[in-house]
Amino acid sequence: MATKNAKSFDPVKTLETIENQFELFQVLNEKGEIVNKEADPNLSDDELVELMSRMVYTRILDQRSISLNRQGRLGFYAPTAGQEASQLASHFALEKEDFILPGYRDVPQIVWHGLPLTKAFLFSRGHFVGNQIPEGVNVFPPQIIIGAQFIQAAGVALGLQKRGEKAVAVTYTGDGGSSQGDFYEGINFAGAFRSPAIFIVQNNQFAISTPRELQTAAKTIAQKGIAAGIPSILVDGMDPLAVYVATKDARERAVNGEGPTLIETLCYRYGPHTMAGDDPTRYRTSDTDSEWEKKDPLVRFRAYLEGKKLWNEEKENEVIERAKEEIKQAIKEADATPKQKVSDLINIMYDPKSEMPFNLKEQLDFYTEKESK
Ligand SMILES: Cc1ncc(C[n+]2csc(CCOP(=O)(O)OP(=O)(O)O)c2C)c(N)n1
Ligand SMILES: [Mg+2]
Repeated sequence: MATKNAKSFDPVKTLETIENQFELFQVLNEKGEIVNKEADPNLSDDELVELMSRMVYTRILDQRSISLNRQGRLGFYAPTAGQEASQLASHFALEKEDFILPGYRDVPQIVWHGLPLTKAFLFSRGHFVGNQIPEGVNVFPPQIIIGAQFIQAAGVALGLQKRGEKAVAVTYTGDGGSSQGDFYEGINFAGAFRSPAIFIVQNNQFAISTPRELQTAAKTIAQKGIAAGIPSILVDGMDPLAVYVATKDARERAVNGEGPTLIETLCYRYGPHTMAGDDPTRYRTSDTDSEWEKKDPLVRFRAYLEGKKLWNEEKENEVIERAKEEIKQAIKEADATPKQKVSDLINIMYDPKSEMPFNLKEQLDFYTEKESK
């Protein structure tokens, strides 16, 4: 340090002190052993089995979605394998009345929150019916604009707060998303109002092909919450129990009027960024892939549950078969949904009672006529 009064003025040390505070929070290690007994959420046997079932189901949903996409039967799809603990264990800590504001990779959470699978497939196909959310299902359509959902979540959280509801707004983005202006605005706004929001950053190491190290100079993404004055935590995102506890704790504080939390879940996506031509072998090595596969959330949770005699191959196969059957039904229903028409797009944008601009009316008449042939 060049200055003389180094002891009383050391911004470098301040930064280092803050950054070094962020240790990885883990409850279940890679072998499926509890390493942090104090933090064990002590879920009931039924809850443990339910969480495992959801993760297995979602892994199958991912595999089937990839294959349906390759057959040309789905449109936009962002693979989820590797992120099951980050996605489903955080969701497991929520209640039905909570609102979820997902990014494009967060389809599993909104499906488990009540969005029919058929609608998730229609969303993938770009069909507007996929974004028509049933009454009572508190989810937003997946956001494609990186980070935008952080501002929307701050708004939803403020709304819940003003209505005095005991519910939270939970939103998800990625490591890349934490570089967006919307990310900072969202966490700052919720911090300033002490609104009941939970901001989850799934740090899967890459924003398409851009590695985490080039994304930000910050040592952790969790520390970004400190600047907004909100409690923040760095969690092992491959550990379902750690993710669950961190989210449960954040939810409790939020509904008790203690404001928002930022959770960084350290994880990995095994597949490509999306199915639109991304080739991960161009920016990742197979060594890194296999290093992360050893941390797999399903592998460690399976070992943990088998140790408790709560899980076996038969149970797993039951879930796999159920998933395959339900996916088959849902895609059938999606196929049976009438194709969207240009006239639909115009009609759903306008309240039928309001006056439509003449040029749109002209187009509506043109397409209605054309589509009737
Ligand atoms: C505002 C905006 N800029 C750029 C893009 C293009 N884009 C789509 S995904 C992506 C990377 C996002 O990475 P990350 O936030 O880490 O999420 P991940 O895909 O890894 O889950 C980018 C840059 C976009 N959709 N929106
Ligand atoms: Mg990422």
